Amino acid sequence: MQEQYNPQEIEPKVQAYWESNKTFTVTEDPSKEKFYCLSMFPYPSGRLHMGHVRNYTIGDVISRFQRLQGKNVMQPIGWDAFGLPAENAAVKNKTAPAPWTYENIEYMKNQLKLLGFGYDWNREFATCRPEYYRWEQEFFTKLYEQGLVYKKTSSVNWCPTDQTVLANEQVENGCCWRCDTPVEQKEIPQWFIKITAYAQELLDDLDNLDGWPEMVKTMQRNWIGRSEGVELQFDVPNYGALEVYTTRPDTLMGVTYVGIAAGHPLAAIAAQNNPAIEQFIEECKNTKVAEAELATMEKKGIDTGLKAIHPLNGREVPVYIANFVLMDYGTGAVMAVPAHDQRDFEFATKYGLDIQPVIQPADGSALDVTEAAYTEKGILFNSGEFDGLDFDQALNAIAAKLESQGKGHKTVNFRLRDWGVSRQRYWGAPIPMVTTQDGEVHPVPADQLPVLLPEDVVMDGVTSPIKADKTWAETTYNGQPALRETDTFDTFMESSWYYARYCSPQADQIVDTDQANYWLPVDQYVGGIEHACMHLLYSRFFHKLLRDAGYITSDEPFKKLLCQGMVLADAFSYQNEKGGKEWVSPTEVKIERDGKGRITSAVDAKGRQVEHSGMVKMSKSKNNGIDPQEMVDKYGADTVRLFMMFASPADMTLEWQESGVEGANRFLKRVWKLVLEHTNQGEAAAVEPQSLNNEQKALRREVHKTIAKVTDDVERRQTFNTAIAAIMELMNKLGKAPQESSQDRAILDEALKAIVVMLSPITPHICFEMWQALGGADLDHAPWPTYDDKALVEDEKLIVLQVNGKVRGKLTVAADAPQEQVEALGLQDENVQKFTDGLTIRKVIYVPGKLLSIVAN
Ligand code: ANZ
Repeated sequence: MQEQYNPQEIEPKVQAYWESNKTFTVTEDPSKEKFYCLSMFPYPSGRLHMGHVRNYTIGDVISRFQRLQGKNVMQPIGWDAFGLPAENAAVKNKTAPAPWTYENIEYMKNQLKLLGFGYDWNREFATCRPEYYRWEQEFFTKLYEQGLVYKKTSSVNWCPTDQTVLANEQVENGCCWRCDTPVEQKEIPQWFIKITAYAQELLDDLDNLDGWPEMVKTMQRNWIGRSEGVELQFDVPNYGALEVYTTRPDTLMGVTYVGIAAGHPLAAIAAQNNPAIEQFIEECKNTKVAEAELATMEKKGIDTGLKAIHPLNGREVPVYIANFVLMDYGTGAVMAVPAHDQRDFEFATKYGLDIQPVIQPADGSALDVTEAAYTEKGILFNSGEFDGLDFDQALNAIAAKLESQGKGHKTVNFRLRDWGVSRQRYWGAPIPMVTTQDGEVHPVPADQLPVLLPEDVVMDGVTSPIKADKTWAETTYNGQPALRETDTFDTFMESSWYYARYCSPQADQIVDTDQANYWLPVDQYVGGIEHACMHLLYSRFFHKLLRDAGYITSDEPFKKLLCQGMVLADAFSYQNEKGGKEWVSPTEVKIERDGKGRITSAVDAKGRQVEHSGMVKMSKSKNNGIDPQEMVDKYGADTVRLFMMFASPADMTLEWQESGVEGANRFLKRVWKLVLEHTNQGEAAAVEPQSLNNEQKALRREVHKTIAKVTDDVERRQTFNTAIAAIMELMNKLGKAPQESSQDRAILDEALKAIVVMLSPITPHICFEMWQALGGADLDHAPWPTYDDKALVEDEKLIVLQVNGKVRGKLTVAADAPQEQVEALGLQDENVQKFTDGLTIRKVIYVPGKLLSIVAN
């Protein structure tokens, strides 16, 4: 060992060792328990950011820990390489998306290696390579043949700037999530995959995912949005049956109008001779709302002049086109009950429509629908034969009545829509479909796959090169001229099955069944909470598709899920001449703090006073990103990894503080120094438990207690920060322990070996070096330390003595001393006697092994 801890020298050396020993290369080994640990793969944006580093450090720590448990651990990595940013960067830098992407991959790959992540690089792939996406294309054609894929003209969110369709979730406050342009509506033919066919199973199987955070499961349940209700018909004279869907059939007698979506066929009929209606429909088209906004948006509508006949009481109610009714949910029409639905209430108030209450509070309190709807479930009134029924009774009675008259039936609805996978962008996998001249659509035959995306293109920033080049689409199908689909897949397609491809990255089918069944499901998945819905739901869907196609046997892809918290940093700004905020990097700000750690002054490099906005998510917009590369260069990868794991629990936000990084670095230097001093003394003897004195026994107990705690913290609780804290505490004790006898050294030797193994998942390079110095071999596969139950047994206990609630002394007794003996010894204690002198002992309470409390007066 060198005198000084020098990460710049150790880290490359250890990384080279791993590479030449193929430490992290694995194959299937049925004799060993497998562990598949996966962190969400990165988009090759250019450089790693701290969010990546945190994600990958957590995954690497878990992988290394599991390897030390003797498991056959696979930890792969690759690149989620298709997507919009590459196109935008290509336009900006006058290059093409492919070379930009490949360059970024090279750079980031090197960064990952410098951080010491133990990946099986043999399994690496980039999703933009035809070796990858051809299997996705082939699978898509199979799904098409099974009827799970269809083409439909539908209204989509259209961003006029990016020239692309946006998913609902990519629309934020009516604007594009990337460029903030107001989103328009456009009707175009799109490809869809029938995820709704799996809605019920996707919902039910959430119950089996014990290893997932509750929050993520709740988000998915809401996203799937199963509701039970009734579909029923209102007759519209001269039109026919108008179907509505309701989850509140109990309110049926309170219907005062019917609302239809602007896209409903009945709306088009009403518009035929009515320009006002036609104009209103047109208006609605361009202001599509996300579902979340339905409640808060301004309610607007127009009377169609048509009447609908109530199915039970025969009354006529008006039919309105209403902007809050969605075309693609339920039947696109609602029975409006303003007394009991807030949207209907606001609409009725605005247009002077009747409000007819039919539900009373179940607790007998007064009903008031003058200001707002009463939306709770309650007891029916004003409802004829159904008066007095509660919600469940009314649901059954009304559904039965409607059913007997052929006017309705119970049904289940899902909020989840089929997955629209068409994108009008270039940098994605071409959708493998062709259209022949007769207008027929066909999947590209397997022997003609992949449909290659040309990489050598010129981007104009608006039109996809494969759309601009008309010849690209020209092909033949069964000898007839045909045109290729020029849309590409949503990039969520690639990320939905990459975890499965890692099991057999070279297979000449989508996955090799045996290999996939050995490794799957993923035992631990680590990634950001932002993927709680789409990515994690699509992957679960894809897994079931792969299962039903006979490739794999498991039902779910990810057994355990850990969502890491965000990385935050201080944000500082000043006002520029125009009154706008300019953000200054925290690395350029000098701060002073008061005794409580509050910032009292912050000055930037130019001497300007800057304002502190607290700790916020690291982002370009706040200029508060810290480049991991700089930190690794300055402190070494181990320090950065240690800080990341120590500063907060993995699932909570992490506050980046360079003082904390320095602290982590100092700790590593302390461990280094202790190992150095210890090993310089030569070899240590083995611990002889019988010959230890009390102090030695107590110290050894701390060592074994720490092993027990760290093991539990890392494995079961996944609280890596508390595990590190326990090791730090033990280090302090070891630093103060005497080093005189050979058994003193033996205990230290045992402790240091345990510490080095336990720290090695977190700080693998320094531990590699220290392990060698301690005489160990192959740290990456060393056994995890086990604790000795016997060492945990305490022979003696320290009992606190209290008189009338005040601590008056301490007493050492045998750990198994009976209560009477402790009481007797306690009462004889000199100090206790002093404070009870002349008083009567009223009560003695003994908390075994801890406290003797004496009440006297
Ligand atoms: C009458 C009623 C009375 C309703 C009442 C609610 C409360 P969930 O629970 O999300 O499934 N609805 C039905 N189709 C709709 C559409 N296409 N666009 C907008 N709203 C629609 O929502 C079901 C409820 O949302 C349905 O129950 C319907 O309003 C409305 F006191 O029917 B309800």
